[in-house]
Amino acid sequence: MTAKPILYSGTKNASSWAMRAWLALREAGYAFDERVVDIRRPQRFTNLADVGRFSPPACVPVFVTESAVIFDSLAIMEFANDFSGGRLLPVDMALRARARSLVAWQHSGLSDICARISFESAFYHRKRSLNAVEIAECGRLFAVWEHALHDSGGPYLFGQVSLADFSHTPAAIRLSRHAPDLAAWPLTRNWFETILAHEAVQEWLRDADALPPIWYDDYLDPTAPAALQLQQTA
Ligand SMILES: N[C@@H](CCC(=O)N[C@@H](CS)C(=O)NCC(=O)O)C(=O)O
Repeated sequence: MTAKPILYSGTKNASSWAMRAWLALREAGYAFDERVVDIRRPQRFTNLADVGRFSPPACVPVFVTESAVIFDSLAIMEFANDFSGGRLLPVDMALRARARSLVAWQHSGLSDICARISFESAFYHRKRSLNAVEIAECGRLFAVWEHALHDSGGPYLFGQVSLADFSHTPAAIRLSRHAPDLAAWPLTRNWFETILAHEAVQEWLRDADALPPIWYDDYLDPTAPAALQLQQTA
């Protein structure tokens, strides 16, 4: 009997990188076992050192199949796309390049909004308000998503669900859960609803929401203007 591939994933309310790989594998229909590596401090250092015994970057996600150790979320997502017969990227070459641009942009940093509004903070029971800088940065991202959705006709960024959606799902979670004003971005609002209702995303969120929150003191950074006003979230 051949061993089932293993995805070494991360703590569900902390590991946005693992989430992207996990979503792509699930969408591709690739059967795998999951090992959640606890990446909370202080145990993260020992746990990631253990991952380093078989994966050079010593971080998660890592996908271990019988024939390959695939590290880095982007490589795992591309592998999932290959496994699906290319179903996770648009068929049209130019659209595929556009989708890959969004994936690459996310992978190379996307925006400082991700450092300001951590993935962990999406799971806090009480959220602070977005400040002016963050609202402006949200607008920059929303404009990109709105444009893709306008061109594709939705409901996903490139029509059918693709790696572009999955790579931006953690951003959709952190931002939508901080209740930005979406009045000027109706397609983005619809996309948030669609991607957050995706079965695999729901499954991940159910687990993440059930975990004790990972609190960072700088979330309520007093030097960030307008950051102090707490708002109750649903
Ligand atoms: N470029 C990597 C980034 C992965 C990454 O940073 N993973 C975090 C957990 S979400 C991690 O394991 N970090 C290890 C560390 O901070 O030492 C990827 O896309 O897989």
